[in-house]
Amino acid sequence: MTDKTLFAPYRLGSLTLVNRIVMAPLTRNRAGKGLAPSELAATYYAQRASAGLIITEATQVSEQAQGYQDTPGLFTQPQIDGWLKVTDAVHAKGSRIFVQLWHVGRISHVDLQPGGGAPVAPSAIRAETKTFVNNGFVDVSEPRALALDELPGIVEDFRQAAANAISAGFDGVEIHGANGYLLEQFIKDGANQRADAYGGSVENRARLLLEVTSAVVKEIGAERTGVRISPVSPANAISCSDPQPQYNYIAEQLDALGVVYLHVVEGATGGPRDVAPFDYDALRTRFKQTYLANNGYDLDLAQAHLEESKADLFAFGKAFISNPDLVERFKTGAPLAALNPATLFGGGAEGYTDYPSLADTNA
Ligand code: 8OZ
Repeated sequence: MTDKTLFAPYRLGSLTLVNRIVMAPLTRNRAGKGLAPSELAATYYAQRASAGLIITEATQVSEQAQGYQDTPGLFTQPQIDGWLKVTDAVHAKGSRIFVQLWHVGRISHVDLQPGGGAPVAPSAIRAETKTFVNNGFVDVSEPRALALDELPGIVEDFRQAAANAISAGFDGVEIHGANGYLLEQFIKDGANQRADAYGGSVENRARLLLEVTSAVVKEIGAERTGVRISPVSPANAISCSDPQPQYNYIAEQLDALGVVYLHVVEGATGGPRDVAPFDYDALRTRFKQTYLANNGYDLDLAQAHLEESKADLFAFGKAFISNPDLVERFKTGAPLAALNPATLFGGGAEGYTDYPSLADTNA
C-alpha cells in the first residue's frame, strides 16, 4: 500500500486539481444555434464539477472539421461566448476544464462539409463506418486526399481554436489525436498511404500531430496543452501495423515538446482493454509529465494502477454521464446509476441534465 489516493489533490502544470478523477471527453450532439454549446451545457458540466478535471466533448476547430450533427465548435464568436458560460459555471464549482479540439478528417459526410464537398483525409480511402447526420446513421462519404499545401491551414485552425479556448476561459486544451479521426488517420498506416513527408515512416506519420501540438504549445503554452492517443483502438475502422514503435516515438516527441499530459485510451475505445498487445509502460517511461489513463477503469483498477504508479490521473466516461456526483459515489461506495443508451446522442435535457445526484435522490 502507498498513501496515494484518487481523492487527494494533484498538481497538473500550474493547476491544482482537487482530485485525480477526470471526466473523459464525451460526444453528446446537443450543440445549439450556430453550433455553440447549448444553454443546458453549462448545467451539464457544472453538475459534474466534482471531477478534478473535466475534458469537454470533442469540439471542431473549423467547419471542415465537423463529422456529426450538432457537435459544438470553437471558431466563431458565438461559440466562444457559449463556452464562456460553461467555463464560468465549472470554475464557480472549483473544478478545471480543458476543451478537446477535434478534426474528424474522413469520418464525415458531404452534408456537413463546406459547399457539400468531400471530407478530407491523408489518403482517399473511405472508412467502413457510419456517422450521424440528418437525424440518422449513414455511411461516411468518400474522402479526398489533402494536398500538401493544405496542411498548414489545418495546423492554423488548431492554433486559432487554442487561442479561442483561452478567450473562452478554458484552463487548457486537449488535442484529439485518437479514435480514428484526422490526426490519427495520419498516424496509422491503414488510413495513410501518402508518399510525401507526411506518410510512410513512423516519423512522417507523426508529423501532423506534432506540428499541430507544437503550434498549440507556442500559442497557449505547454502547461495548458494535453494530447489524447489510442494506440491500438480500432475505433472508426482504422488499423495500424506498427503501433508500439509508432507510439513510443510519439510519446518521446510529446515529452520533448513538454506537453502537460498524455491521455491514453488503453485498448479498444469503449470496449475491451486487451484488444491487442501493447506496452503502455513504454509510453510512461518515455513521457515524463502526467499520464492520464482511460478506458474500462473502475475505482478498484484505477486505485491499483495509481498505487503501482502506472498512471497519475484516471478518466471515466460513461459513468460520469449517469452519475453527475461520481466522485461522491466513489468516496462513499454508493451504487452507480445505469446509463440510458437511447439518450446518449442528441435530444435535450433528458439523459443529459436530469440524472440525479445522491443528494437529489435523498432530498
Ligand atoms: C462517439 C460518437 C461520436 C464521436 C470519439 C468524438 O470517439 C468521439 C465520438 C464518440 O472520440
